[in-house]
Amino acid sequence: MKPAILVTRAVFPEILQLLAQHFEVESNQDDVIFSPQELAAKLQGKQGVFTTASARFNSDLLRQLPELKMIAQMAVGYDNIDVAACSAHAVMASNTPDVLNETTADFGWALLMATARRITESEHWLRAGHWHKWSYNGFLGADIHGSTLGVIGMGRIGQAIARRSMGFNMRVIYHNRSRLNAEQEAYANNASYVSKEDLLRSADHVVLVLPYSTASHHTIGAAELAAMKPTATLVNLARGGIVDDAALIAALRAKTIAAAGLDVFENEPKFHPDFLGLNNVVLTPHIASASEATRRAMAGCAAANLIAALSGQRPPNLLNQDVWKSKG
Ligand code: 8YV
Repeated sequence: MKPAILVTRAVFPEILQLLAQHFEVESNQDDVIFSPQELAAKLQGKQGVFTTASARFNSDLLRQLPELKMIAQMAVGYDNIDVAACSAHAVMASNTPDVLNETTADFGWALLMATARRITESEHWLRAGHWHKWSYNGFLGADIHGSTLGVIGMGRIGQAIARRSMGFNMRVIYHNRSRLNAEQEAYANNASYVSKEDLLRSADHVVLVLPYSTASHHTIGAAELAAMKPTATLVNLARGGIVDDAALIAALRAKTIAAAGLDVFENEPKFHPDFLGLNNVVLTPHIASASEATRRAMAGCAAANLIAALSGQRPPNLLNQDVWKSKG
């Protein structure tokens, strides 16, 4: 008999077809977001789950699921999965690294440029019928070329963002849990490792690409915003919760910094309503990885991890190697 799996959210039909070759699949093409109770009920008797970041996997849930062996997540970030709890329950977990690096880096630049050069703000103004004459000081923004880019979280996506800055003749500074090696720094446009304080003080544009954890909660709060240049832009591509959104709203209102570009929010898809009243913020609905090719690649990667795990092979992107070792 084929192992049984749940697909927690709607996904590309060809991925469901692929999964159906290997598993008894319960899918959710209506795209209902399950409550923790519904998720526990749906996962009874399932050996695997194909999920996105919208479902939370913690010990409360896992202790109700003795048959579950594998959680395959279609995302690189996995702060919704308690990996230690998975190991404690002998459940494997995987994510989808690398396949989204370049697409997410492209989007980081789109958001940075739209923010610094006030693209969405000026478009809204034009659409509202306000454009009657050109003016010397209409929508003045900050230059990208020749400026200093500060990247907080210099992993694979951060490096891809930094590399793109070569074409804009920028200086790159970064802060990370650990310093990159010389080859990685050279790849990332000769990025210089600095303290968070130095980065905030010196960067013209700050891009956040670090993973969310209790340690990175509110990496950017009121004090950090106050340390930034009044002309600076802040871009968050990582996760809500890395920025204190209430402090950011206060800073954008007071013009402590010039502008922010946000693809992620605390408590998304709900977000602080005061963002809507601000002109100096560009808001997008968590779409940094959303190119056609990349979302298909992410789904394919998650499916490959699930198929490997439930056929006795090591999943290529296994997050908790300890579970694998204890099997062998
Ligand atoms: C996902 C993301 O699309 O990969 C990540 O960590 O943030 C996005 O690429 C999103 O999390 C849905 O799972």
